[in-house]
Amino acid sequence: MENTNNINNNSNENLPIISGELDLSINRFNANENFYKMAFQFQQIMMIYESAVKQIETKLEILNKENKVRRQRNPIETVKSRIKSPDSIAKKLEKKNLPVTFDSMMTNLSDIAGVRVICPYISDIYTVKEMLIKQPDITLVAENDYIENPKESGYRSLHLVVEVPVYLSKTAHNVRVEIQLRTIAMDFWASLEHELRYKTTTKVPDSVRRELFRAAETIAMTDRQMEEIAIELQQLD
Ligand code: 0O2
Repeated sequence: MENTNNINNNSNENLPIISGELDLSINRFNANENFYKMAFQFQQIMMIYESAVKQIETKLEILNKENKVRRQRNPIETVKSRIKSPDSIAKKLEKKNLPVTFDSMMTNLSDIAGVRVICPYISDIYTVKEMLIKQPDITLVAENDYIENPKESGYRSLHLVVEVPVYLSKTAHNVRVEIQLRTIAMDFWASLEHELRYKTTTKVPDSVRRELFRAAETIAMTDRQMEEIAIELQQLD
């Protein structure tokens, strides 16, 4: 990960990482391996990632409810989650010249489990982050602040990679989940830009890139204005 601040304050040291307890050395291109065994292993791994996503979603839901009761306002507008598709996982590993194996995907990819948190205001993003990472079973592994340091495209969001423990009947695993936090306005831009540009193979002309960048700047300004208005109104109460 570029520009990543690696943070290593692992509070769950006694749990093996997800790959620790599973036999995952089978290569997807090895035709001699039993298809069903591989399918079962993949299902098992994905179940663990899905459980990790569920844990994060529940934590966010509880925090939102508590804040609503306490402050009469939700710091979270929407939560969207996804598990990366097998095809996307394989493509990403191939793009990075990494082996396309179960072991490799679990070691090298931090975004197999992804949660996107959409907040009304920029300050809510950092409030949600603090509330989440101070929980003792959450370990912050990496952080990329693309709000403080927007990407060249104009993309803004706060990216966190956290580890969360998943307890099964016989084993427990620390599972990495990528959490993207952004405002409604940032999400509006990123969703449309993603469709228009991010996943296309054709080269986007520089003039279009510049227009997209300008749109991102306008949106960032609007975000700041809305936050200032909200603060002004709060002070009237
Ligand atoms: P999807 O379908 O959204 O998951 P890597 O994660 O290894 O590719 P890096 O640099 O560590 O590389 O990741 P980065 O850039 O911190 O985060 C990647 C994800 O951020 C992307 O996921 C997008 O969701 C989002 N993102 C990053 N840059 C942009 C951008 O310019 N525009 C938009 N719309 N989204 C961006 P994926 O894997 O591309 O796909």
